[in-house]
Amino acid sequence: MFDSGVGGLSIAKCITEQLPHENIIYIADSLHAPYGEKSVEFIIKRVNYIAKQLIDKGVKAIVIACNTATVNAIEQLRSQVSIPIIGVEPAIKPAAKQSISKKVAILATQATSENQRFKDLIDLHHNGAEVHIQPCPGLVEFIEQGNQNSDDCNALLKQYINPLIKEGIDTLVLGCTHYPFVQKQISLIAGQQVTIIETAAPVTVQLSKKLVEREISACKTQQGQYQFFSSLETKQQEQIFSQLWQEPLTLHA
Ligand code: DGN
Repeated sequence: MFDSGVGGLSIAKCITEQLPHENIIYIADSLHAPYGEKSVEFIIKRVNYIAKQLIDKGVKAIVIACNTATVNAIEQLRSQVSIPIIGVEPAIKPAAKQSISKKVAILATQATSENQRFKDLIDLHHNGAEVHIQPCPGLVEFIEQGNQNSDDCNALLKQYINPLIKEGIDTLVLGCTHYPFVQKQISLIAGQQVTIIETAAPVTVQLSKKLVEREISACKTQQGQYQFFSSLETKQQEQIFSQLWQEPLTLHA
């Protein structure tokens, strides 16, 4: 699996809990994060490069643990490879379904917010709800640098979330895999009346389904092994990984 950076660890954690027998190779493209403000061509180039690295390591399926990379590059990747490719998309369908005020919001990166596939997804699943798309430039950077608990990060979150609360939203979708790492702060700002929806659980279910369908699930007697790689292999990067993973880990280049 891979992400532009550390965000996909929120998905990886859920996979280790639900599918503990599977081995995971995680690649963070932190040297090029954030993808949110990059061109579609650039994102496609990086996705193909990283997918090739994973395939060369012998993976049996790839999870694109990044909304931005999924909406911009999953189709073209699927057309090139035969192993299952599982993407992450903002959970607009369950959000629209459960919203009582019929007002929901999606926090996402700039690149996801502007993407046509993402807009089509909203058109398809809004279920009559008013959908507010809130791009959040700058937020991924705080998390990538391990500064998600800072006052500045909190101030940025308030700037993005307070207007949505004034609009009367009761459901908030985390449309970027980095954002679960600031979920506590988001909950405090949004208040208890707002339900927060993220995508780790549905992605894990989807992955499990694909592995079963293709009869490539890991043997239930083995304990999964995890390897972490980053295009930015520094001590600080390793510390941020360990902090978010909630246990010390070794980062490879
Ligand atoms: N974590 C990624 C996502 O889900 O969109 C990308 C964040 C980024 O690189 N801007």
